[in-house]
Amino acid sequence: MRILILGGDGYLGWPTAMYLSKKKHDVCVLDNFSKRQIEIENNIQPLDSIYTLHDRIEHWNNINNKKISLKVGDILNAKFLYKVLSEIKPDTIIHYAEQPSAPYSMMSREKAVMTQYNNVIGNLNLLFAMKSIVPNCHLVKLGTMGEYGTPNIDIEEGYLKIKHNGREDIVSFPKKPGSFYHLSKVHDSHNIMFACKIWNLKATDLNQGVVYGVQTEETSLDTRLRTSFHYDEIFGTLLNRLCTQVVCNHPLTVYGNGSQKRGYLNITDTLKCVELSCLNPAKKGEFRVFNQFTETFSVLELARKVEKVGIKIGYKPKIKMLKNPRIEQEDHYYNPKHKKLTDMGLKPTLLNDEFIASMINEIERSKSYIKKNIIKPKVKWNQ
Ligand code: USQ
Repeated sequence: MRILILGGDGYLGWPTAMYLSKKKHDVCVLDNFSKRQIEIENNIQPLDSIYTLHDRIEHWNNINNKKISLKVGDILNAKFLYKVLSEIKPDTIIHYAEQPSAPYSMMSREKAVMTQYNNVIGNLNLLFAMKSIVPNCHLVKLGTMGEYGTPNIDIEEGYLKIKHNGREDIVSFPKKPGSFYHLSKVHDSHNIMFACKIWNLKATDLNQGVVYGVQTEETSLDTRLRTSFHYDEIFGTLLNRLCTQVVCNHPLTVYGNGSQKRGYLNITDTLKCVELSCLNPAKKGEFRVFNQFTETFSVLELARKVEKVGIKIGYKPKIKMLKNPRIEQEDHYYNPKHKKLTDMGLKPTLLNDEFIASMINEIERSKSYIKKNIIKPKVKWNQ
């Protein structure tokens, strides 16, 4: 299969590229390096300094028969995007090329506008380019569980059957997103759904939960192949942050009372879910939605697990409840369905103490690079 990965330099994009290349697909990655730019502007770095995408690809290609190719450019540049699709003629496009941070989108008007412009217009350019050049290509788009928010009803996978005033219909599941970033993904979903309807495109929206993990099989082959693991307040996701906090003796940062629940998944399961979606494409005109996570936890549950494991391996972690910098429900009902990917064959990698210990050990190797001053949350939702 010819696969084009948009956002191939990122935490998930790069491991996906190697994983699918190893499975003998023809992989081309595209990136504009905007995340590296945001890192520089905000004085944050991933835990390990990450080799350039050019170097990572060169190293991967030296040790593998199947070569990954690279296109450098921005999908906001429609001319560039059309040219890439004409050259590559992909069977599948995996779209990760979006600004991925909720806190970043809440920093200021400029950052909210950047996030929505970058994400929504980039995605819209892609839909128009697919319609013109590769109308049979399958779009696998990374959405987020945060599109749904935390409604007081069960969350279905994408759609809801409703009865209203004696009539019935199936509608897109109501959205209650919690940041301008999550809203950008809602807008994307609506645009893709509409494009599938009017142009007969085929698409899968992967409403992914919070991802954790330092390594995949391929990133651990060589330091030159590592992916960008973040623990700062902008790009670091919860479990990745908590494990890093243990290692540098920083209090475990629980926002509010810690009862807020989310769906979580191991980074290796992200790769498997994306692969399953590629191998079993949506039909022409179909806009398919999968809830991509394997288990739910509250923030406090995760912090307690990390605290317990940290103590077991000789650290002295302490949970600290911070005034919640976000505006989000803390005590809420949460029951999202997540059956479609397991029905397709996903065998979930569930979180256990051994895995948390392995993350802590992995982070320990880079302990001297941890910058404690980028951990504390400074971005407030109501600033
Ligand atoms: N939280 C803490 N302490 C921290 C960091 C976070 O209590 O130090 C809390 C947050 O308030 C939130 C939960 O942990 O309730 C998850 O926060 P997060 O920063 O790990 O995740 P989030 O901002 O929702 O965003 C991340 C990714 C995003 C993806 C999303 C999936 O950055 O790209 O879309 O997870 S989901 O959360 O399901 O929408």
